[in-house]
Amino acid sequence: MFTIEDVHSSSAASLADFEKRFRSRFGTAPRIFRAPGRVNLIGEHTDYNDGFVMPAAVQFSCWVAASPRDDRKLVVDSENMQQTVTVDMDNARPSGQWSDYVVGAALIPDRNGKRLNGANLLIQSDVPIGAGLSSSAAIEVSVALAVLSLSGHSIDRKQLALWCQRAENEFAGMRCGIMDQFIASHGRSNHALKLDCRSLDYELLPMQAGVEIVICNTMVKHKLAGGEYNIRRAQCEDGVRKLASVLPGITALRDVSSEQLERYRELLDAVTYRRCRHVVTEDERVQHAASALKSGDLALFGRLMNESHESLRQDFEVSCTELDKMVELARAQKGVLGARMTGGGFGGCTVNLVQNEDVRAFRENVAKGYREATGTIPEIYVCKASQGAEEVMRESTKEAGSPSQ
Ligand code: GAF
Repeated sequence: MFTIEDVHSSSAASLADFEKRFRSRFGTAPRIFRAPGRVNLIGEHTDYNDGFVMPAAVQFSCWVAASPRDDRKLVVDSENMQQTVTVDMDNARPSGQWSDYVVGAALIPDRNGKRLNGANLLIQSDVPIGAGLSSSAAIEVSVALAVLSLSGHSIDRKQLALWCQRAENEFAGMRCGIMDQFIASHGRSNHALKLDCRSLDYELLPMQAGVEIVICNTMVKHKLAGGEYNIRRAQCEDGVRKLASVLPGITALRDVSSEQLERYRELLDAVTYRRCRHVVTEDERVQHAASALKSGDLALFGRLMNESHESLRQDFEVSCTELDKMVELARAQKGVLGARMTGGGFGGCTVNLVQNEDVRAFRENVAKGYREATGTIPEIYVCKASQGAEEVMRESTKEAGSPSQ
């Protein structure tokens, strides 16, 4: 497995090793692709409400070495799972296994006008699984980019993200929004991306110098598919249905202001009201956070991150004891501008904005405090906003990018 330091050093030698493993497995030269995981700076559970999000791609990636086949089979060898799965694209359907992410990412474009050749795929991911850093979108986007490229199709990155979202919805049963697949496809080094999840218009916002994005992994694995996540989504949709009786024309919580929500709150039961309040206020926070980042007001950006966490904890109820403890420990450290849970919740990671000079002490103190409080040693990653999906090595040119074991 990669460590974050390996990924920073972007060693061509490790990429060559990955290529070698592919050759010895499949007896031919591959092309190699990657797509990153992500951290969401602010804008949580707003994407499926047609709202606003502000993620950044992280240095962890899923790597796919691929060569074409002359049949319609996908032969998928996962180094993480240490398993090989073979599927015939003409008869494939969801199986409830890890391979659904791979198969879905190929089949959705295939069934929507981008006929694919079969492919041999060797996959290795260093995105921590179940940590809320979107390991699934990294697999989907890297695989879809690989198989579409092998079959000679041009890549429309918005379409790529939409197909991968559908793959997750239809093959993994997780009714996720567009955020994760979009940032995996569109991330830019040293930039956060503010996305309008309705229009898919986006803006790349330069990260300011002087601060680091620090991710703290509680090591509590979350399981989103089919569970609380889908329940939250249904509660938001229920809120929209009820509010539409007095606000005709609204189709998502994106269309509701906090003032309207307060005015009509008696239409909603207490839980639905709180779910809606989180989404409506979170959308407003993303807008303010984007202005704060543009004007260099990182103190304000950090305060909005803190407010986001409180709203997710109290109103949306997707935090957990470990995430709250990690946030509490972070906020007690010098140089911390903001701290919040990131991703779907129920475990996974927090994201923190920390002044450069205080990062070392932050890591030590938070790791120690968390271990004392929970008995678990956390992982802490200092991250740079990174590049989205790309081809890192072509058989003909041998361009170097990164990985390996
Ligand atoms: C998960 C989902 F996949 C995203 O679409 C998003 O809803 C996120 O949870 C919460 O903001 O990562």
